[in-house]
Amino acid sequence: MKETLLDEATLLAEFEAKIDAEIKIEPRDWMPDAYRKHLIRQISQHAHSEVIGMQPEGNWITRAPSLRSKKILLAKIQDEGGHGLYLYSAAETLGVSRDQYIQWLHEGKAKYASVFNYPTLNWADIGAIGWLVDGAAITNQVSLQRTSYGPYSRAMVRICKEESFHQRQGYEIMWKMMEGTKDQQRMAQDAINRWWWPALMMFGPHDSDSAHTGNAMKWKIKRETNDRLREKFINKTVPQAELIGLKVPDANLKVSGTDSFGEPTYDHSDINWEEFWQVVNGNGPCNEQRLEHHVKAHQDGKWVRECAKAFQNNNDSINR
Ligand code: BYC
Repeated sequence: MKETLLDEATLLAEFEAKIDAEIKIEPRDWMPDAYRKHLIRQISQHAHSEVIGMQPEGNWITRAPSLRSKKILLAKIQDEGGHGLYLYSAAETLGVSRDQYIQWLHEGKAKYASVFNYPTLNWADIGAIGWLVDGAAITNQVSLQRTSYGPYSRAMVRICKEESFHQRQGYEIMWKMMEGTKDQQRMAQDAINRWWWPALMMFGPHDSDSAHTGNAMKWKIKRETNDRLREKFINKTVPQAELIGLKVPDANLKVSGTDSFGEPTYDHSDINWEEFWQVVNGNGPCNEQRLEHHVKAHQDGKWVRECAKAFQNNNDSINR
């Protein structure tokens, strides 16, 4: 009722006052159209990333080197599916159905993190994904816990708890390989060589080239910019690599100073942006394969969704 009585300028002022006061925006609250659209895009793309991200790791479930590592990998991949569900649910509160989100993904209208368009060639890649890809994701998601939209923020709190276990799982794999044979050490180094740059790309374009960062920061959807988060990740991860004897594949990497905690900060090379945009725009090594697999899995699961709906309709009519 309130919405129809107040004019747009008053509603906007109320919305902005809430943002300034760090009060979360909830699904039934009035919000500017552009804020809603921004969230629809970002949260759904985040959800797609979680679900598509299950594919590169799923490739290694049947070839995990021990029962322990198989169980851990299975649990991790299942967690990623759960993260997708929290995020689709958060995105649905914005008034768009999950079917619509999936359709946009299948039509190529929605994106997902570029990093999942690279192949997992051997077991060390599973270590590199957990350590670097989940490590990059947590850096971003810890910050997103303070995002201004309530359902997105609450999903992030839960997701971060699980992601920190994922990051340790990956680091443990790398650490064990570095304590192993020369061949295992070579595999671990080869994996960081291939995953370092795609992990840095996860943070998106430089702030100066990022179309959405301005509004995202103004509305507190993002709490830190792409470049700031990328620097945090580099500062945190380089010492972890050095501790276990891995070399970060960047000839220009060197300590530039220290942060406010006395920890080192680094100068480094720039990302190959040509490669980044090629992968984002559908031309990476596995883009086609990832999407085809998702479309097929969605079609194969049609009967399950129909049964679930029929069961629910049946229950509803019994309870009526
Ligand atoms: N990949 O203006 P910008 C996980 C697009 S999964 C692809 O900076 P924004 C895991 C961007 O969408 C968790 N596209 O955009 C799962 C935009 O295109 P549109 C992954 C990218 O939104 C399984 C355009 O470039 N985390 O943890 O302000 C196993 C301009 O960019 C990328 C998330 O999804 C990219 N890397 O900032 C293991 C985090 N970068 O939409 C692990 C949530 C940019 O105009 N998302 N683009 O067509 C975000 O925080 C932000 O959306 C981004 C981009 C930082 C990614």
